[in-house]
Amino acid sequence: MTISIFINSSNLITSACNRIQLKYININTMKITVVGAGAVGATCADNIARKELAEELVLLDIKEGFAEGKAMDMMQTMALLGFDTQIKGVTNDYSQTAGSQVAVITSGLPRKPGMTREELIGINAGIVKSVAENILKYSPEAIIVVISNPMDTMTYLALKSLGLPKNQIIGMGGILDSARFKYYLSKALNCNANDLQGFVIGGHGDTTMIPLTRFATYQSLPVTELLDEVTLSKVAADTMVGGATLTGLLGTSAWYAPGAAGAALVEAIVRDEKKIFTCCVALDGEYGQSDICLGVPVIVGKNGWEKIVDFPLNEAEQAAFNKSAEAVRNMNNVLTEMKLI
Ligand code: LAC
Repeated sequence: MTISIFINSSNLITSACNRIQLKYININTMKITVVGAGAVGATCADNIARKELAEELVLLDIKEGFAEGKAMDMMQTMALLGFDTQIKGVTNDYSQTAGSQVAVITSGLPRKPGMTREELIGINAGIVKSVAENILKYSPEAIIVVISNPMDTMTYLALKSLGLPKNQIIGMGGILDSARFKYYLSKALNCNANDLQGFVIGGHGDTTMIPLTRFATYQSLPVTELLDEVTLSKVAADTMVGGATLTGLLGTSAWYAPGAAGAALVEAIVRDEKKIFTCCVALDGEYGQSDICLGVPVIVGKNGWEKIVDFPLNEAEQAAFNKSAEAVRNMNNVLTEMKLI
């Protein structure tokens, strides 16, 4: 009995030490920057701090004092929430971001009700290009996470203008869209969203995303066996306009799920999780597409996206993917017209 208690407590101590060490390694080596202290950027930063993914987190915004205020507000939650990450707000001073291992770009205007993400390109493309270049100047090794819209085209812009290895440029959209897909599936199945698997590929646009209902499961049960076709089509349709629905309700685009999705991606990178996520990455023949950034399943770890999981789509899915690529490619052409790439 005594021995058994001794072994158990020693196991407990070992496991506690492992946890402490994991935290120790992360908070003492990581510096992360989030550009844009608006609702999405601040929520992303808040999640990163709560998860203690960095020793130092820099929140940068162009608006005088805004990031400083958001950072101070978050730092005042430290004694309530118990995290150790130091959050520093700065006004447009990129030298403060120097040496960041991960940089998240959320800058630019959000959608207004009735607007598509694509309509933001004219204003956001110039902003994202200049932000990305400033990040690179001070953090040449950084992995760049793109959240700004239109996200697929902004990811392509970062890829083309920064000259970084393609694995270091990751658009977040599919993680958010997949989370929304699981939300709507959980409503239809009246189940816990944590018990669902499912992913959304293609573009991060109301008409370009492709919820792959064929592969979604509830635990390991195919949802196609549990829900009728009409319900499944409605889940897919609701997922596709998930962002627009929230924009209509909120008067601006959503922030809790986009911020949490960004932080989940950062976590997979800094903890080298090798998790599978749908992210917007550069395709080089995978899924039949090249010279484009589009949402596909990838393995994410310390090197950014490390591998594309390239599996065969059926005819209808591949046709939808090609259509999505065509729409995103048309949007990417605007970057050339704007002389940004
Ligand atoms: C959304 C925005 C952030 O989908 O793209 O909510």
